[in-house]
Amino acid sequence: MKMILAVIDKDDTHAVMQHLVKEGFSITTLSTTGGFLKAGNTTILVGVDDEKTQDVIAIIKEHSKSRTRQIPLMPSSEMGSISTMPVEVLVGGATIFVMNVEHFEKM
Ligand code: 2BA
Repeated sequence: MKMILAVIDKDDTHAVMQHLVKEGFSITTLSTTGGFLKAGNTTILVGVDDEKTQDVIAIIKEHSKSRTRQIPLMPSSEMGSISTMPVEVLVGGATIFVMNVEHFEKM
């Protein structure tokens, strides 16, 4: 068994969840925050049999889009004042981790 952990853009959450559930996968979603942008994203947890791993990854990939986000950079100027300069960062589609599950049990 594998545990798939996928960090996706929160704008893709509804579509990814809808398609995973439609295909019969059990999922848990967490509201998370990216360390770099400090913006909200979504982490999806899916426990699956090994042979279903690629099916889950394919659904996540299909419904996660790449996007650019503007972030303000705040360099100090020679005069000591601070000016804001937006910088574009490419985010996603999805960041996916696949982990082996040693034990799975429902009580
Ligand atoms: P954030 O940490 O907010 O990162 C958002 C985007 O900013 C990243 O998109 C990447 O394009 C850029 N970025 C991140 N750290 C950077 C750095 N030190 N220098 C320059 N640019 C940087 P993605 O790579 O698509 O990541 C989207 C979100 O997925 C991340 O949000 C984070 O929440 C998660 N993530 C990505 N890689 C991860 C990892 N190795 N471990 C845990 N979470 C990860």
